Amino acid sequence: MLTRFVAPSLMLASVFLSGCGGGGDSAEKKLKIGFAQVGAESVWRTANTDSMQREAAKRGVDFKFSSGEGKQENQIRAIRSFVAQGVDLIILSPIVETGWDPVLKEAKRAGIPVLLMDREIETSDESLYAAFIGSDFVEEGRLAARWMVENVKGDNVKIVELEGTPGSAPAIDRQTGFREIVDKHSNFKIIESQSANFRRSDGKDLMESLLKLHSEIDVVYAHNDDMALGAIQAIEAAGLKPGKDIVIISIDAIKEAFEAVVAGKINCIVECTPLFGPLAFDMAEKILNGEPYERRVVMKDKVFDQTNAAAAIDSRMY
Ligand code: GZL
Repeated sequence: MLTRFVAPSLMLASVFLSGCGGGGDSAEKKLKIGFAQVGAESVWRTANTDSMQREAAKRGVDFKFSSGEGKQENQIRAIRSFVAQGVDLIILSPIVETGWDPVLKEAKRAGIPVLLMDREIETSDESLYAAFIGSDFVEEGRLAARWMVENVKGDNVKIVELEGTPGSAPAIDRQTGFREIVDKHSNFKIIESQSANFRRSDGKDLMESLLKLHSEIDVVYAHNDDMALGAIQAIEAAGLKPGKDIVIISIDAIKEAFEAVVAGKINCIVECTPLFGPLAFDMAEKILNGEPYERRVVMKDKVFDQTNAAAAIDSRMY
């Protein structure tokens, strides 16, 4: 769906994201963009931040970066600060889905468009943001489960689920998509589902406790690679072989997870690209220049396992 959103204050001055430096036309104004990032909880997040910062530098954008350090109140404070600074546009990766309407209303009143990147929000007013760019987390959960039901045999397969941040779009949706498929196969049973906050250390700690609680675990489904890699540490410490004694399925497809697949320690990874930089700034330019743009841009995710990971690993960019 093409949408036109022009912040009134920018109707007159055209803004350009490329070639702002040096002998540019005096009408070209250095673009000021605020980015409220979730934090630095995972390798994926770091790669996402890096992609955004590199692209901002390449385009000569006055880029105001704020890490939420895993707290919504920090992101809300950052958005208020961007409004006070009079930025041209705000990019937000919302840590959780709810609680955004009041601060986004303040940005709207200031005529500052908001671009949601990576994660979506629940809102009663869709006009509070101009566009969304990210992956389909429900489909990622389905892809993980489809791989499992096709490749894991047994009449009573016991699954433990390591969930991401409670209330976050990826944790909610990856669980929804996974269960949609599992519920159609009575020989697969989710025996535990707890959060490890997308963090490697939390994934290790949670897996340690689950191994003590359950004498039989056949599959670990982790909402991201960092938690899967932490769980692998716990599984090996318990004298078991990850990828063989316990099947490991996770999402993100960071390089380290590819290496674990090639080493036979992870069985399946579902890609979720963090490399939004170029696309996000292209969308920002269209939004600010009143050009037509897609209001919802969803990335295509691929599945990797021990049949195709080795051939792909050298081309991976994060
Ligand atoms: C997904 C992103 C998730 C990643 C995690 O787009 O929001 O947050 O899967 C990251 O690695 O912490």
